[in-house]
Amino acid sequence: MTETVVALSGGVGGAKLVLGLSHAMRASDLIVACNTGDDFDHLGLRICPDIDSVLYALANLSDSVRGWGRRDESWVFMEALASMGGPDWFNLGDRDLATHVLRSHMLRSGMSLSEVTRALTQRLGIETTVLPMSNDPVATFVDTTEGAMAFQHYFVKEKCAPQATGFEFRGQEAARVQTDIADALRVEPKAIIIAPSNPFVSVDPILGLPHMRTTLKAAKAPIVAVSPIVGGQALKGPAAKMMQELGRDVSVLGVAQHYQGLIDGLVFDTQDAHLAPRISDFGIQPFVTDTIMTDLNSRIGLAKATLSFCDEVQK
Ligand code: FO1
Repeated sequence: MTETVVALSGGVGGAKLVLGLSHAMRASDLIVACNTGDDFDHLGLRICPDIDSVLYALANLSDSVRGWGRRDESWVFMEALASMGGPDWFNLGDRDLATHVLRSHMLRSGMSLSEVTRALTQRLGIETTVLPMSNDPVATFVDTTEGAMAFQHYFVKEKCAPQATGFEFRGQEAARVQTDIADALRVEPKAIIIAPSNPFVSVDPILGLPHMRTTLKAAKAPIVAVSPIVGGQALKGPAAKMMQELGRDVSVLGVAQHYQGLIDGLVFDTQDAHLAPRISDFGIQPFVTDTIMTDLNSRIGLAKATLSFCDEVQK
């Protein structure tokens, strides 16, 4: 067994725990597999929101209020774009824009998304390995009562208003798990952590990649998820609304049900402590702690608690 910890992460919530993990353990032993289902092309730029949420969090550049993009941002580009009638539904800050322009330039030069992400990680002084779940395109579409929508259109343009009836991850069946992630899972990591991201649109694109579930289950390492739902509410984003529209139990139980058969343990908040016996009924070991991450200390605290729980969990 190695000291490696593999974390599967989406955007905002996942990035918070990843930052905590990078402080709670040796950062270079942490490998983050990022969801790329949110990625899309906009104004000729390849936008990778969940990768950037993780990069900015680890580089201490993120805007903790917005949860995406960079802090100390200016919006001159957006003002000029709007004044010329350009699409202003998707906000690109002036500093954030540099990331998208540089990434798009590197991709056009023939680099893979993982090579680009490694280059950005190094330039941002990040020791943790951050990688896309796959170098092959996977595009999340949300099926709604108003038709199928690309994720960013649903999430940003429509502000998650349409009623979700299902999800498609176009290209997933042909996509290959990024090789370094697949290798890390095969050389016996110490733990595999599913970060508190939206199970449907941020984690399922990763879990649904061909051979990913079998690779995860073949690993001897405990698989522990951190619930993104606290007291029946998602801390950020549309997870609770989606669970409700899909007829799922909008609670930690709904999360346990979603991951049943894959995870060995589930970390969830003290507000939901009374659900622990029900979590055990799913064959999942419960771990109750404070999961609200309001600052760096609480991010580190949850990361430490999750890592020590991983040591206790019986595979
Ligand atoms: N989310 C919004 O709600 N509004 C935006 O204008 C917006 C712009 C944006 C630009 C770059 C980026 O990396 C993320 C951005 N996000 C925005 C968040 C994005 O929709 C992510 O997919 C969510 O954080 C969910 O993962």
